[in-house]
Amino acid sequence: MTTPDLFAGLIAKLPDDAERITALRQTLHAHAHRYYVLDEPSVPDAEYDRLFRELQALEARYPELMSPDSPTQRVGGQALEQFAPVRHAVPMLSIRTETDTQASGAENFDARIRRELALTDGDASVVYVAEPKFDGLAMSLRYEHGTLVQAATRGDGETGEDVTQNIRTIGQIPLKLPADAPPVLEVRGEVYMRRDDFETLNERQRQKIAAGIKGEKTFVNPRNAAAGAVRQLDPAIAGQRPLSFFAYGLGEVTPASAGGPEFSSHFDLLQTLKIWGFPVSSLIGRAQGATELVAYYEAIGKQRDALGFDIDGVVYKVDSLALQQRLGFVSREPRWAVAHKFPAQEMLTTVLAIDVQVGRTGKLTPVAKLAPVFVGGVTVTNATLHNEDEARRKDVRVGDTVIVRRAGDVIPEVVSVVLPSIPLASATTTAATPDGEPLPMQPQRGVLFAMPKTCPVCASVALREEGEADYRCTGGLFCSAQRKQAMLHFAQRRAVEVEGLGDKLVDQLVDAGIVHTLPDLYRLGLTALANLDRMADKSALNLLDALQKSKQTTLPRFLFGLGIRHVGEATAKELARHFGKLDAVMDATETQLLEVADVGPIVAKSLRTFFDQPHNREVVEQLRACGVTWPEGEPAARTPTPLSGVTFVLTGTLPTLEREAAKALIEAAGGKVAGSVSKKTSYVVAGAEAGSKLDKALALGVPVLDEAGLLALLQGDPPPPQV
Ligand code: JCF
Repeated sequence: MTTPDLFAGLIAKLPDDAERITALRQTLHAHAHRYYVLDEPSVPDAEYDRLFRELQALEARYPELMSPDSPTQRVGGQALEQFAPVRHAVPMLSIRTETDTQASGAENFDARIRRELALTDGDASVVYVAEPKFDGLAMSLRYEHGTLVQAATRGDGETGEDVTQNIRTIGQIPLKLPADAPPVLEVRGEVYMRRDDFETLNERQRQKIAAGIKGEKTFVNPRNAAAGAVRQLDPAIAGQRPLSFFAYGLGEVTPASAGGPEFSSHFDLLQTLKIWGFPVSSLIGRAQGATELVAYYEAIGKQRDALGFDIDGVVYKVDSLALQQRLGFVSREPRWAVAHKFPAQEMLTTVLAIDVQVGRTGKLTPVAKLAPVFVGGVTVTNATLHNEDEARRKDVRVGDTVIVRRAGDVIPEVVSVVLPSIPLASATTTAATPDGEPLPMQPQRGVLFAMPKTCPVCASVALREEGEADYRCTGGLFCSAQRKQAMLHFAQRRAVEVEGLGDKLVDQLVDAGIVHTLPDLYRLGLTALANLDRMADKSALNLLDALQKSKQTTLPRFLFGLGIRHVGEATAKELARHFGKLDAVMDATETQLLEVADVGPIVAKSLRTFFDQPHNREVVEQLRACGVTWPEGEPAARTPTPLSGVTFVLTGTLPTLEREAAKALIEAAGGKVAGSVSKKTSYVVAGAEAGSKLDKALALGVPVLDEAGLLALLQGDPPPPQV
């Protein structure tokens, strides 16, 4: 049994709610310590929130059991002793969290505001400011006479920690303000780490660990890396951790009566902060009424994974400061603001088994089979462990409780194992047998994962080549798993498209021995098909019809559909354009292949290896003999496309082009889009909130374009001069 399960079981058996309250407090204290003090969270936020809300509900039911040291009585973490305490002149608030991830989450907030303000249906919409909810840590920056004098964490909301030295290392935070800034100004906002900076940092950490440097670790997520950096005792180390900042509010400010600024709306206040030199997110905007709040929630939700940084929801605030004042506070939370969360991207679940899956190219992937869990908006039952080294490094074992992450359309992965230490340590006080013996605390764990030495499907030898992370089944098309994957790849919509040929049907066809190779698909007859289990005549006819339709295809689709290693859709298109005819591709030498845009030595070699195998040529010939056909063309004229050989890196948010659209335009013109900046990068295209990639471009002297510059280049105009 896994630890949290064991703990949950213990709690459920406790005789009464009072003990449940004690147990919850202990667990939450332990988790909070890991989270706030050690910067090493032990459970996903969603799990912490769930326990927290359960405790809140119980305490509401039994007010007599309330205790001032309950985790519910604190806004955030405790101040660390290493840092000097800072008493906030104006408390740093947290905001109420709305966990209803439907539109109703926004509608309820608007309805509550209207009720509090005694507005009726006839009254106008309330104007709000809607912001992304940055996933970092709250910071209060105090300026006196235009100079940054103190930076403090939130701490418990009343007293935080003085982290001024570390915060001064953040380039985005102004150290001096313009002359028109008030004599006292406290700016509040979120310190966070961009995702690309986080990846770079963790890569550096991994190298240090590999080099045997003691005391180094990788970080779980950007927020923890940011929290760790802010509370670094050595500012020199903090300075090497790339942090960013967004401002979203004010603390103490010289009052208007003493010459301070006068704001009437939150939005205007943010504009002024921007003028004074603070980073304010360009994603912040005004919204009228519930409809626009809902639209904002959905729009930001769609962009969530494409942003350069993590957000976990959006924040709505009543825009008018006069109305904010009228609304006031309930138990230290402003009534005029709410945080509307997105579906959690990390959840806890249990590993039921670790399977090994065989991919199209024979790659063996360890996959954790999970107790079903709702994460990132879908129910997840499988999560990849990537490869043997990853599975062993994360030390995932059958029976373990793990954090699963699913972000966007990326395949779910196991982030880490939740080790027994915390919940059990806190459970010991109550978890005892009647005669006082503590219950056994360390349930037996499963065994460390090891990749099988043979393919789990065809029993061929599995090999891991020098310098490769993956084991591969050496069975080739002898391996039914590889054959199945090859068929599914061929039949997918982006390839030759055989509608209705999905994994269930392929399993049936291959397992029944009716189909061995791709061309066998085109030799299927109605009788053989209709004899399959659960196959009605109608479905059999539909499949035959789809197969018939699929015969008319295009060369790029066919080439891609063959499933040659490293030949994706884009490469297939380039090959087709360059050579015009399939035979020309099949017979091209590596040198000739290298002339194709998008084809480097690895791809060229892979193509050559594929077409050098007689059985692959045989498959192609048989497919043609079965009637699979496509229009062939002439080899492309050798005039290079305007951007051929030009490499771009995109960073930040462009004013009109979505990232994918910019990429498509560049590629259509023959250019390439790379993920990171190097000396070989031709241009960096930077938009709003461009991060470390822009810094790197400037450092390396790589020319930087804005969207207009990119569009000009695409038109064939010379690049704009550099400033
Ligand atoms: O982005 C955030 N995490 C965030 C936190 C944004 C805000 O506008 C906030 C906040 C916490 C408190 N506003 C308040 C009043």
